[in-house]
Amino acid sequence: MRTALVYHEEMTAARLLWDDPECEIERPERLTAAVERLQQGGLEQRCLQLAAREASEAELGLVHSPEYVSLMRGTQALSTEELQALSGQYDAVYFHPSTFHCARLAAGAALQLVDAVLTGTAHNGLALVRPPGHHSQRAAANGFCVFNNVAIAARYAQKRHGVHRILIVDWDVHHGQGIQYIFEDDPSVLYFSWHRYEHGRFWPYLRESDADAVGLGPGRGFTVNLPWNQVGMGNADYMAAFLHVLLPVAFEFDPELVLVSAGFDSAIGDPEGQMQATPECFAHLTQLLQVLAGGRVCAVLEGGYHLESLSQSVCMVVKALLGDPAPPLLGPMVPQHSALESIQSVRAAQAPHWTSLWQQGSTPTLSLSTCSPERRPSPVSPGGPKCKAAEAQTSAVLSSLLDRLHLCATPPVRTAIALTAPAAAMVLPPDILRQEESAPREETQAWARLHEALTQDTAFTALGKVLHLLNGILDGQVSSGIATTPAAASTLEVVLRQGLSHGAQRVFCVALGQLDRPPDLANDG
Ligand code: Q9C
Ligand code: ZN
Repeated sequence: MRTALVYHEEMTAARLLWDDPECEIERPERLTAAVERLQQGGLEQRCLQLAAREASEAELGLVHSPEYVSLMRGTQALSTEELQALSGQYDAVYFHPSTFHCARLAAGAALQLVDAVLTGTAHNGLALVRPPGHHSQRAAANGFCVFNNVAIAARYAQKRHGVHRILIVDWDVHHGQGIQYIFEDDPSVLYFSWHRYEHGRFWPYLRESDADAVGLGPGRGFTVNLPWNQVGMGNADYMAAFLHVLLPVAFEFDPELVLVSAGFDSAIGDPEGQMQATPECFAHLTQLLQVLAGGRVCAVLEGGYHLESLSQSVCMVVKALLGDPAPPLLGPMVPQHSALESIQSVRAAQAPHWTSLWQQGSTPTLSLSTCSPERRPSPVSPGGPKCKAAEAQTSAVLSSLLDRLHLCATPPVRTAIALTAPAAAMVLPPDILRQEESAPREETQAWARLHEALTQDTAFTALGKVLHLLNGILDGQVSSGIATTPAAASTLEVVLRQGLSHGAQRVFCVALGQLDRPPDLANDG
């Protein structure tokens, strides 16, 4: 079982032949830079390398109209002037004589990846393609996209491999409205997209990109839109979106295949996205998706226009697909206020459709309806009276959201260390809290009665420190802790019992070093 990497150098042939500032960012170097970086990192060689094939016209017909496919076929023979004129018929598109060939390779690469993963040749994989696909529609090119590579791959997986439920995760910074339109009434394909939205003032300026667009008819609840209303979203915001929106819904949906519209214009440095997430974040996002569909994750490149950020992010995804551990995310990991607003608005819109989004003690009737374009008169005067009222409601809702999501306004990620003997030479990282206190003597004595080993002097002292640490975690003062103790198994058992008595449902314990015996929780079942 391996990671497939699908690519063909001929997809670098298409390029802009005239002046167009909007389109010039979609250039051949996007692919060459990414591939070179994979080679330099020794990652390409670790993959099962597959040469992309062209999608057949029948395969393109799974999504596109015959007339549109014919029109695209015809572009191969057009002059530059004619190509430019046809490009002008669409929004943010350019054609080149090689576009049809490249676009068929791009769709074909996605199909090959799906074949490799669904036949068991590969465990997961990435297709490096251009042109991208997620803006393309049944009979329209749009936003640099000609054929909808991921949508075609989804229909192909269903028709050719009998897959029932497919999750499409679109982490490109633009809304893949093409994918949304193609599957909006189809409950067999769950489409999740986050996107720069800015209350409707960012391209493609669509009302249907907002959180309240949830799908149509039988497809209601199978379109999940998470609009970002500010630029600058970072690692904490993306992780919160996955943890509090995508993953609950995705687990409930239980897909058999995950397709990723893997655009990297959502990464730091990209001129389109203006976001802050670092390349490492994409390793974590990929890792989180691998818990779904038995790890059958097929990522297909969409956007990404900052060559350095794009190449690094592509490497991070491939490393995660290969099973390498994800590098730690740096920084305080606190989601922004605006990100929490967006997360809450999509949770509210989707709650009627997903029990995993229901929250204890609240009914899913909240709608933040963050000021929509219609209700906002103009970009210069955003705060009408209705918006002020909405904002007041929003902050009340947000503080309760913060409580319920256990997200604190102050950074909660903090580790404490408790040492039984002073270790003067030990150098701790600056953000680690050196705990000097112990739990009250009576509390420690009460727990120590469980085991004779804990009544001994050094073990008793250690237990007091461990209990104090645990109280700090239960109070939310620190998120984790480390302690030295001579009676490891007995202490661990106390920690487990204390955790369970505080309502912990699942307790994970990591013991470093040796346990004299496993902790005895037999009486608790
Ligand atoms: N500054 C993809 O990323 N131009 N397409 C937007 C706003 C079109 C993006 C202009 C962007 C198309 C696949
Ligand atoms: Zn994009």
